[in-house]
Amino acid sequence: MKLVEINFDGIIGPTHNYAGLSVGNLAAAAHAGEVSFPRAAALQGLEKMRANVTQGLAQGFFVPLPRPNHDWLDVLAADDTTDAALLAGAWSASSMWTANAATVSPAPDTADGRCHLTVANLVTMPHRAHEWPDTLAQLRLAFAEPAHFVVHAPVPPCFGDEGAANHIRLTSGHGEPGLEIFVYGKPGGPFPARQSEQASRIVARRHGLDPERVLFIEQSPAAIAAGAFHNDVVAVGNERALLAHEQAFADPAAAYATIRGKLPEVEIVIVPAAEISLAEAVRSYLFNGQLVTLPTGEMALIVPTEAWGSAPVRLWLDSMLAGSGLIRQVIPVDVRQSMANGGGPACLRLRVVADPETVDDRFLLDDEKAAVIERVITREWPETVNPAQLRDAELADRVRDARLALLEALNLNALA
Ligand code: SUG
Repeated sequence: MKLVEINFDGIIGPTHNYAGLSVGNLAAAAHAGEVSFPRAAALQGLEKMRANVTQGLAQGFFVPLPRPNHDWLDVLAADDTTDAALLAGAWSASSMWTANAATVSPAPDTADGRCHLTVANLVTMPHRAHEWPDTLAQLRLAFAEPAHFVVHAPVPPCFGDEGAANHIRLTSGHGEPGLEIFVYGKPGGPFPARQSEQASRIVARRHGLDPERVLFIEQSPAAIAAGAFHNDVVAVGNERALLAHEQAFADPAAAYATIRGKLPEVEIVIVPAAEISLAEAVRSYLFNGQLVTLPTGEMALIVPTEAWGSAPVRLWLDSMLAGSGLIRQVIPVDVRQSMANGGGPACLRLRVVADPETVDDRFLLDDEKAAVIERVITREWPETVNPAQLRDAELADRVRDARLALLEALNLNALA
């Protein structure tokens, strides 16, 4: 069995919009009320996936969830008097950020030798709290083979869980046992701490992780206050590389010492605040790059064009590349539509280390499927959505049909 890292990107849905629903997500707040471009957004996401396939990386995808979510509107007893933000939440395309779909512990890390996934409850933000039932259905379809996968229901809603965005797996090689690092936040700052420590501990126990190879690390309150609503906005890991902002963790010295003690071969690259401030890290999303190992064995960091275009970030990247560290390439990608809602390249993907043969083939991307997806997006996705339209019955019909056309084209009617 050949275990590889498969990146499952969320196809950006036809209701992609800027309703400004995420408190503490500075990009989303800054673009609140603007007109969005769902078709362009989805094509940008697709190009990112295609580029990864061209690099020789294993690439999967998840389809958008049904939006507007009528079940959710029913639960809310929504009517004409209902708060506009609650209504808009039923339309959110936020499931595109699949780093928040689940936490994944690959087979080499777990007691029963299967890959465990726990769907994230996303309870902190109302517009995301209704994602999990449909995400769970999709995960159970994609990872249906019980000999290889266990897909768990969410942790109880009293503990906020935002999935892989607050989880870093370090290892000498994807198919080897890993050190799983769960990063949680403590409440009390100006913005919500979305990942609770207890949620992380529940996930680790459920997944049957070896306590010797698990760490629970507190995210720095300063990072959350600066807009790092998920830890993947200030740190990213891949195999034995960890790239983190100096102010990512509450007690960085202790965190790095413990990580080094457990994984001596780790290479930790710390970006000093004097070179890239927390504010610039959050603005540019440097750390939300996708850090990947190319088939050549070299590591590449796939960064948003916003990071590439930032003077201090570029200076730092150039000096990193001139050195002899593990990251040998930087690849800029244009995911501006997603970025304007606070979702960078790493937010758009869920990493699953598995043998692709054990995954439902319908969720794996190749050139042919990419062409099919592109055709449906181009034909069916609205060109623009104005947040004021998020009550419009005609738009509701149109986006429902757009999604159904995609499911039909991908033979995924089971998710209709
Ligand atoms: O949960 N934005 C998402 C962005 C998620 C990014 N994911 C990771 N960092 N892994 C969020 O804040 C904005 C939607 C709106 O405001 O309409 C939004 O939900």
